[in-house]
Amino acid sequence: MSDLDSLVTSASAEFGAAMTPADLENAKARFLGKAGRVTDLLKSLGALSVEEKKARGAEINATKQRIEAALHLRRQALADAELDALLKAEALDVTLPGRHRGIGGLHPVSRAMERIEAIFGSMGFDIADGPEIETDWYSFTALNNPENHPARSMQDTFYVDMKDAEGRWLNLRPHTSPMQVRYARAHAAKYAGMGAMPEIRVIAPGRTYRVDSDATHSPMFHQCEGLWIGENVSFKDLKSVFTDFCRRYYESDDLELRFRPSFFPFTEPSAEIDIAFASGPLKGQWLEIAGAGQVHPNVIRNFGLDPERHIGFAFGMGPDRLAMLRYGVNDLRLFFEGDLRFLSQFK
Ligand code: 2U9
Repeated sequence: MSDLDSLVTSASAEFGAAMTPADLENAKARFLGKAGRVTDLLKSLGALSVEEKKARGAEINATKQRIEAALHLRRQALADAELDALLKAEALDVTLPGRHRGIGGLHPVSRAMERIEAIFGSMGFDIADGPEIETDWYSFTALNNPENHPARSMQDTFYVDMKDAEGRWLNLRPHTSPMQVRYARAHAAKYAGMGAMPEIRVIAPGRTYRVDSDATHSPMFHQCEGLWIGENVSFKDLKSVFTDFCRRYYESDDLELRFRPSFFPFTEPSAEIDIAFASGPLKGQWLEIAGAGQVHPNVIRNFGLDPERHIGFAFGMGPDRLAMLRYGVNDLRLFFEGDLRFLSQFK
């Protein structure tokens, strides 16, 4: 093979080894550039006679054209490969079925809230609503919380940079009790001076806010509290109402409740309520699900009622926790991160 043939062979090999247009340009420069090997050959013509120069020059030009043809082929091959890759990446198979929008579903906590409202609704409980940004009086004072109670601290309660009529900072309600105070005060005012007042039977479901965040606490969570006030509503009514609620909510009569003595400023006596399933994965484990008690006389007074005449019970539970138990969810934060991989399980 002549030196010119081997030059074409090595040029073709280096062009073939170039995997990008930039590599190919570098390889081209090594052969056809100012300092390229073909250019060096043309420079060597100067030392030849006129006859030799004519023949050798024609051979070198033919070689240069063969190298340029190889360069053009490789350029085209790289361009084709790039287009193929682009077409493959952007391939649209129009025969595929359309991306359907899919069907949504209720959030598991919304389902829990609706179940709770339906069950207590069937027992004659009304459903209260009210502001999530509350005054100090409705969130704490009306509920017999002393001025220095730790629940009022900024370690526990979120405050808003606005003051109420008494010059106290507004807060994000730490429980749904304020809605019950508002409901009871409006009810008592409506029937004031009319002799017998219809019983107050209300639940207050909604969002609540506390300074807390871990696997079982979230800064925004949900509560549902209940209140039954009349002239003869006692702790035994609480036990029967709440036992009936739990058995219907968990769709099991094989479920026991226990009431453990406790303390809350707004109820006396107070109790924590635990449930235990007689079968299933949680069999025999006592699970705390609510708190309750007879409403404190001071709170009855803050309704505008006489505690010597009106008495009753209140309870509070966390629908988030009920939903965690019902669906076997072990991290509360999963409910509020908006991850459709988690939420779509509840469609
Ligand atoms: C009024 C008077 C009394 C509501 C009550 C509890 C006990 C209680 C917790 C359960 C889980 C809050 O969400 S939770 O962390 N609640 O333990 N709540 S008695 O008592 C009231 C409410 C309103 C006017």
